[in-house]
Amino acid sequence: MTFSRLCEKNYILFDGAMGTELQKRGLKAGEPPESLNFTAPEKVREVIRAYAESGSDIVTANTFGANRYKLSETGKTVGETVSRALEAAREAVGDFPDILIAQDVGPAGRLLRPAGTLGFDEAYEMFAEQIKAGVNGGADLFVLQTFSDLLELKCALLAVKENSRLPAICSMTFEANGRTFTGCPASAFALTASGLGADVIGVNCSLDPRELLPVVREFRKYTDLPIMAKPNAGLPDPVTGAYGLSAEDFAADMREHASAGVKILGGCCGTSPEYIRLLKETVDSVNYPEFTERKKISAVCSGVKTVVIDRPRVVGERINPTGKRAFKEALKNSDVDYILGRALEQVKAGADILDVNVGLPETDEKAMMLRVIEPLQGVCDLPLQIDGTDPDVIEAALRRCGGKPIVNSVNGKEESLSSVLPLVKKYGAAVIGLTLDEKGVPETAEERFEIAKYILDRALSLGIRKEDVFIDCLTLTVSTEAGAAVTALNAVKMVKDRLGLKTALGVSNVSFGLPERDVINAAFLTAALNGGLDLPIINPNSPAVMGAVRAYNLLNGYDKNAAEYISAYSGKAAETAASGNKELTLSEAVLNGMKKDGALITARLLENIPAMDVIDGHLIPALDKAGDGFESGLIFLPQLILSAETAGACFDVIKKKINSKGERAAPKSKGKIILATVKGDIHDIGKNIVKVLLENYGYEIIDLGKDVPPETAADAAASTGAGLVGLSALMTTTTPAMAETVALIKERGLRCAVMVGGAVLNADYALSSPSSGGIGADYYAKDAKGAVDIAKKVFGEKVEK
Ligand code: B1M
Repeated sequence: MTFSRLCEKNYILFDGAMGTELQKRGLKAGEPPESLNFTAPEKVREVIRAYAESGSDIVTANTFGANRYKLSETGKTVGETVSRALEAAREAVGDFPDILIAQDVGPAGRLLRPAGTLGFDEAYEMFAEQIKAGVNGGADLFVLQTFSDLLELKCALLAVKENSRLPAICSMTFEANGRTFTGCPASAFALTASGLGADVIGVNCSLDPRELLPVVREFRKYTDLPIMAKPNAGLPDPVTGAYGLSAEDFAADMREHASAGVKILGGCCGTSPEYIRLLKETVDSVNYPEFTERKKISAVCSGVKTVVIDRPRVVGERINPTGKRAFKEALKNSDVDYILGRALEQVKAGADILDVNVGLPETDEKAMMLRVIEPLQGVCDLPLQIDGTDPDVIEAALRRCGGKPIVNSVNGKEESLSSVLPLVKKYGAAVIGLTLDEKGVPETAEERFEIAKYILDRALSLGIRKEDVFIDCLTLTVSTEAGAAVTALNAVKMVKDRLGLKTALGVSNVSFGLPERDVINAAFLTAALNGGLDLPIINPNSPAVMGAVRAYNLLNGYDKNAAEYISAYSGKAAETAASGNKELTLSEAVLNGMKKDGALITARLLENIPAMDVIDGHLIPALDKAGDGFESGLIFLPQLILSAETAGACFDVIKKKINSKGERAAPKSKGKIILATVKGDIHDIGKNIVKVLLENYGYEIIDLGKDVPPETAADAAASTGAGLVGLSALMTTTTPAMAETVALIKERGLRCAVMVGGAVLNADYALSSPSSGGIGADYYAKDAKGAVDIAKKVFGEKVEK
């Protein structure tokens, strides 16, 4: 049986959970499931065999975490683990010749840069090692599942495509808000994975069948690929560990997936062979809908945002050194923060997509592109347009774009067509075709149209979809060529009307060499939009030019209730627009994850403001804003991490200042204090601030770090004889650990006071006894200065008012 033959069936039955089934058979908490391939292969075989007997068409080998990082503690190599797992699977289904064996490939277990520390190339090598092991071990296909980060998924899928010819099912894990925990929406996943050549896209884990149905429906709008759904059996009971949905309920709820045309059905955590048996019974009675091709749309995306080109979308042109001295300097000095600043300006001004051009003759364009592309995706959520002519540079950028970008550009010259279009196809990008060829830029609209048509034909012949080809009919300068604007406008109209393609146009060239360029640009832009321009490539910081786009959208019914227009020009937004050129604030630097800028601004602030005021008046409010954005779903974990790292960089500057100046002299230790963030909690910025201030006031600090178990804190208090133990907690879920730590210290009768702090506490809660639902601490400090006052009290010093 081959996968494509299997796809001829109405539906394909996958298996259910492996992890929870192995736990039932004795897998210990914390033990890597893959170790059972060696220590208890009969248990692995038993699970797989049970799925085969339940009717699964595809079973999964026990390889989810078989990567070099996760296996390090097992002492086994990737090659031997994958090979043993596939062998076990083959033995288990030996007498079911039509069952296919999928190699399960899970995420690396470490976050990719910029949110984490894992580099793209390193991650690629890791996945490639797994894939090669699967090919050698005889896997029939790969299932890349439980991914949250679209860039990581892309990396894994590239590893499959570049190291095997086997089919790949790609599946991500969504939360109730319809996004993965790194913020990836269903649309971005569907667009990106389809473009990269996935054979199936799907959703697994986290939620139950009903909760995942909207995600599956959303996929359908963006892809014609077969879809897989492997939901959880509800949520586990925190006490018994039992999952909420019975096999009957699970199967009944999966009926809706089948009715929606989901091709591959299975289960994830909490499901068992019985679930799969009942699922088969249920789905067998469903009348599978006929496959109907969806309406084609043009759309691009970043890892967290999809932009559908169903109305004019502004492409910001400002990340480009042409004619900009400061930008050229920034490129020469590898000043990435300068470039990020230009990106943020355009985001603020209303761009929908950002063009990225970092080519300068005397610099290494590829190295610079690689330096910029990662942090750029960390600070801004817009899809990118990779602007360059060197295929090497374009490919380097395409690999690292966590979404579906646009390539700007290909043109009608053979050299360009044959080098750029294959990259567009391979990486599933969209492309802008410039209407010029070996003979240059044609003078007439008809000739430009002919080149557009040729570019389209060449793209289609490689399998690039028509809706991913955008044509730029080229704006020449009216000051040197009187008819330049009219020719471009006519060509735009012809391409739009006759080829039905989306169009792009670099607008500002039209006014080159003339005064008051924005007057001309805005008028030309309005005419082009009326003629069918979809992607104006413009300077979004220009009020006149952006005004033309906004007015066009309003007048043509794209801006419902004039909401966008009003929000751009009334009150707060008008202020924002006017402050476009103002200097970056510390809050903006923290919110946008700009470490270098954050550190510089902090240093500047420290020249005029005391350190504690920079912390209380700037740094904490900025982090509060980040926290609010995170809570309300406006930013996602990777951005929160970047904000925290930036705050850390700012704090390092403050720390240096405090230590060098010394707000108080610190001749010798005034007392020993233990500090810790409690178990389960990794928030330590606040605790570190408390530490620096206490040290500065002359106390000796024993810092136990973060995620500190109660026993460790109590042991340290006992062994060091510290007079004060300071505990920090930031989450409602970790205050019980704080109460436990206090209780343990009291229980052991240690002669030390306990002080607690952290934004989740208040004095009442912190000081009231555990029997009345409190923490039972001796002292509560609202902030770092409060902690110093408490230390003074505890160690018998006078407290200043
Ligand atoms: Co997270 N986080 N975070 N986070 N994070 C919060 C706390 C949250 C309120 C955000 C939100 O949703 N609004 C929320 C908790 C919700 C709740 O339970 N009520 C939250 C969440 C949910 C999470 C995760 C679960 C997210 C996820 O993974 N889905 C995850 C948790 C991981 C874990 O701990 N197991 C997580 C992760 C992270 C980052 C790693 C990205 C990062 C932390 C990096 C780090 O600390 N190294 C982070 C950050 C930065 C925040 C926010 C935005 C900022 C916290 C901070 O540093 N504030 C935060 C939202 C917010 O607080 N507005 C949020 C600045 C700091 C100086 O203030 O710590 O209060 P604070 O310290 C003050 C005082 O409270 C006092 O003095 C300090 C100086 O004045 N103080 C003490 C503190 N400790 C003291 C001890 C003392 C005395 C005084 O004596 C010993």
